[in-house]
Amino acid sequence: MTTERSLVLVKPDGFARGLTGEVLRRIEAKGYRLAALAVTTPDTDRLHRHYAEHEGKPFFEPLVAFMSSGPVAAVVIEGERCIEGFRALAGATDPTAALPGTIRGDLGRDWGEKVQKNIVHGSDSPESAEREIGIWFPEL
Ligand code: RTP
Ligand code: MG
Repeated sequence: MTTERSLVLVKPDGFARGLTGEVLRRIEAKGYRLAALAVTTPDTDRLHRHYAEHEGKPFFEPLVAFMSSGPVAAVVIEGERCIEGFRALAGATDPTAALPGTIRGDLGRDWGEKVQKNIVHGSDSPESAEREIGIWFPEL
């Protein structure tokens, strides 16, 4: 079995609500290791690179504005199949539809805003994970 790495973000909504510890607790309780951790307010250049796959979609600019609106916690996690495993911990993109038991299902809701504020980001494939880790932690 190959150990994977994934890039997790506690987004500005989750960070401002003081949910970083709760997200890290769930990651560690699941058995994944924390390999890197940083708090930063990302600039739009970094976010354009991070969300390149969404460029041109109607939610792209509001998403970049939201993500640059305050500090985030950027985390590299490690473990067997942790990319899929963290996506399962996070739950569905829409926090209203996300199942209870997941981070978004337990802690998220619709706030009636343009962008879905859904607390966390997690890489969606090994290729995305390595690309995203390079954007947030170029030294790794
Ligand atoms: P993420 O990348 O943040 O882990 O979330 P995801 O894979 O579940 O969702 P994705 O499709 O990659 O979308 C990235 C983020 O954009 C925001 N979004 N808003 N229609 C909308 O209002 C909408 N669609 C997407 C969400 O914050 C989503 O996590
Ligand atoms: Mg995504």
